[in-house]
Amino acid sequence: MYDQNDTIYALASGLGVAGVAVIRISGAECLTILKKLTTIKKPEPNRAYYATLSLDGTILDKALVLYFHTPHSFTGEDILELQVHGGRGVVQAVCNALSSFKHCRPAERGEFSRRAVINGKMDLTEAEGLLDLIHAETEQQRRQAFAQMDGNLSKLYESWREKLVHHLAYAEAFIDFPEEDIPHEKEQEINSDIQALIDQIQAHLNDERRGERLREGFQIAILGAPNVGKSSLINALTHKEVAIVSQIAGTTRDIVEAHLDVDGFPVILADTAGLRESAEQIEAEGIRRAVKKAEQADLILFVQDATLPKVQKLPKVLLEKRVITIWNKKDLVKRKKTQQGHYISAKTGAGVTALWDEIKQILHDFASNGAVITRERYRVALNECVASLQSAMKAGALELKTEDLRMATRALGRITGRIEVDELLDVIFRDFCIGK
Ligand SMILES: Nc1nc2c(ncn2[C@@H]2O[C@H](COP(=O)(O)OP(=O)(O)OP(=O)(O)O)[C@@H](O)[C@H]2O)c(=O)[nH]1
Ligand SMILES: [Mg+2]
Repeated sequence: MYDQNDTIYALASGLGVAGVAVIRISGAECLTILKKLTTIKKPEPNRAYYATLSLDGTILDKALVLYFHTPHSFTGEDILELQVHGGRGVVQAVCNALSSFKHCRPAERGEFSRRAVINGKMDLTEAEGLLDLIHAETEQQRRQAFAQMDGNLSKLYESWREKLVHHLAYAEAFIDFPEEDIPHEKEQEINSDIQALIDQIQAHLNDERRGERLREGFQIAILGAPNVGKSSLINALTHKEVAIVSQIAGTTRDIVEAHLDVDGFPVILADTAGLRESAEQIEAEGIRRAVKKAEQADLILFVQDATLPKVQKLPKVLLEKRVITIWNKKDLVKRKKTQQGHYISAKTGAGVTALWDEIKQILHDFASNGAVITRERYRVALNECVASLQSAMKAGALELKTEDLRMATRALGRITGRIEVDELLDVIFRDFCIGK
């Protein structure tokens, strides 16, 4: 394990040729480093200095230098930011110079954020929001990540946890002083609070995985019998030759995916092998994958051939899914629109815009303004919390109820990374006169 007392440094901007590169240094050695590399002796925090960086008589670069004084920095430690010229040679020279200082080493992955969490600058959900923000590729992903980094989940989970800590502290106090009975109204108040919390968390959990979907991409699978025009449709929807189109039934075997940014939503559109009974081994494997893909999808575009009298049925496992039925090859049929769904021609492009409009509507309905669960980790902990709260509702003895409340509190604490022991004591001493 690496030493947490070390001063760490890293290139904070991207690697490669650029106008400016930012090298960030965090830890107790910052001032020593600054004094050695520049002529600045007493830096004023949060001020930009233009300085020549040199070590042992060798000039490294001219840089913009910023100093942040502990605890008012990203990590909570002293921080130096060197904005140097963005060439590899410059960055290398400055990093080499930094490595020559005692107790100073390159940072590990995520170590700056880790220190920020340890020093209470942000909690785990905010750190994860920051990570998502760095990886956000579309506008909606950016919004969600920013809100999380800004503390929307943190505030929600902390408000729940604080409520539990409060009741827990109260219950513990009565266990410690068994000669006093917990007042009946107080017990009722605790129970109704717990029930309200169960309802709130369950409503929060019941979100169709919106947050996770937005992080990972909204999955749309194109499904249907062979030759109905699925590959033609993916090409029409993306305006690209993504998949091979041919009049031979069974052309597509593997899944062909296209990644799109649709109104700021990340969308993964998948073309699949045509579904049919009599398929040889390789095609049969393709069909198995097609159905699996559709099972995982958030939306299925079920394509039918409008020229054929026979209507295809969706496989049973997919009956619960969100489906848009599409009647393709409408350029070949004269008869009036009778079936529910979209009549389109993947070949001429007729009806494709209207189809996109419906898909976009679904995406926008799916987007949520509130705080949403963005990681499986939160979902697991929230489910554990609900289970413990439900158990607390049923518990007869105060000791058992207390234990359940403790478990529930811990489950929430695991999400944000906050542990309750000290706080519990704080609440006890603040809200109760134990020494009476
Ligand atoms: N006239 C007309 N022909 C179409 C249309 N869409 C697709 N086709 C034709 O139908 C044939 C099959 O199209 P594909 O897109 O390869 O069909 P598929 O559903 O991907 O077929 P498999 O991959 O075999 O499952 C090709 O000859 C296409 O040119 C359409 O809207 N109108
Ligand atoms: Mg195909």
